[in-house]
Amino acid sequence: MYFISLATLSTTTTTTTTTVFVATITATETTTVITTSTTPTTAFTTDITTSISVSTTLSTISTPSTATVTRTTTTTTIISKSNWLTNGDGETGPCESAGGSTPPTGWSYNGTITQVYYNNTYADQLSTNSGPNNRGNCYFYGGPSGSVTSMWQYVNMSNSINPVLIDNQTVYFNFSAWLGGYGSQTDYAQVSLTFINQANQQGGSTTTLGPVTHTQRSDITSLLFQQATGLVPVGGRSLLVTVTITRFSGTANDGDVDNIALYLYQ
Ligand SMILES: [Ca+2]
Ligand SMILES: [Ca+2]
Repeated sequence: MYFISLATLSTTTTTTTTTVFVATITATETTTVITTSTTPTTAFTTDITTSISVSTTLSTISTPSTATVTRTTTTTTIISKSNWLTNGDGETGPCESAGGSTPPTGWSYNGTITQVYYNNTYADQLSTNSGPNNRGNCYFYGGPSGSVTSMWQYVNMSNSINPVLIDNQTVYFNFSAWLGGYGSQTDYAQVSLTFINQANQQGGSTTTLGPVTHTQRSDITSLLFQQATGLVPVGGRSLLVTVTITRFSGTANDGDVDNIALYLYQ
């Protein structure tokens, strides 16, 4: 399954409003004619006084004029179409070929969880058992001991995906794995996906694949495909994938996993 996402988005519109002030200049000219006859014998004397007063009024017009400037910014993000997980298929690094415990490459881990070869008779799966066609040479196995063993890895999304695309709820995930176990034993494996926000807190709910029970496997040693899809939650900036394998039968921990994959797409 392939997901190709070429995202073009993120349009920003900026509106700038300018208020225009208008200066009103009022000029008033006043002419006063004064007529006097203080001396009857003298001819009329006419005094003319002219005054000009100028007043300036600064006022805001009732409806301000507006100027709108629109800027458009286009951001292009290419979301990787590859599996976002490191060594989800157990094909990177050494694999256990005997009865020991070889830790998974590229994962943090706890306990005896083991990256092991198919057809290793100390472990569970044969390359002829039901499972993925592209299973490669190795898979993950709970290990020779330990009631609960686990491995996990964190993936940062914000370095590769514009957070705006996530927060606009345009980014989806497709999460899958092949899970199973050994014969009629009830040991099983689960794989979970949790998104984490900028405050380093869980965002949204955890998605869990499995367990695949011995009943679902019809008590046959095999791996079954499990898948979930959903929306990357608002605020998601990184994610955590955890594999947990639990023993209920015998001494070996016989839950098995291969081809753990996480794809992100629009
Ligand atoms: Ca594999
Ligand atoms: Ca067991």
